[in-house]
Amino acid sequence: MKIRPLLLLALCYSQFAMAHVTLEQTSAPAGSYQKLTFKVGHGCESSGTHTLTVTLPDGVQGAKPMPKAGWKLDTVIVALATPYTSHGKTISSDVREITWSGGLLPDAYYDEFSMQVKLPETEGKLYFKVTQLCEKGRLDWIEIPKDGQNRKELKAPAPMLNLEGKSMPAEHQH
Ligand SMILES: [Cu+2]
Repeated sequence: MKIRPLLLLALCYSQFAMAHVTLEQTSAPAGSYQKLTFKVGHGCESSGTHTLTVTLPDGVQGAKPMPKAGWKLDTVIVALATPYTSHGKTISSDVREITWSGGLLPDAYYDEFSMQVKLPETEGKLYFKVTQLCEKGRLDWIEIPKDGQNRKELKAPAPMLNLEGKSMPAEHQH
């Protein structure tokens, strides 16, 4: 039974490491339509979350947030340097930021925030910077690992998605 405090400590540590704000999906085909779900595992210290902002990396197209009961939605739309074509129309501005606000997620509870996006065509790692505002304090999940650095070593890593090689044409999967 002497092993117990140690075990408890290890358990707490791993729970903390896994909490954060993370993406449910770890990888997806480049250029595909995907549902992305951001998981909020805890508040700021013990304070509840009332706002979550996700910044979409360049190349993510046509983002549509999923409404949540009790939360207000706002999007920031910016002009694109390189317009693209979707459904036969030229798209010259697109959603770059999505904010859910006005709700309250107590630190003791867990919730998820989802959106549909079309992913960039290029393979590689995609980072989504997230800001979490709480009744007291804020957390910025914006750290991106430098070359050779392990993401797990970061205090506040940005949620990451691995874009893999395309398996089939992505047109109209949505
Ligand atoms: Cu955490």
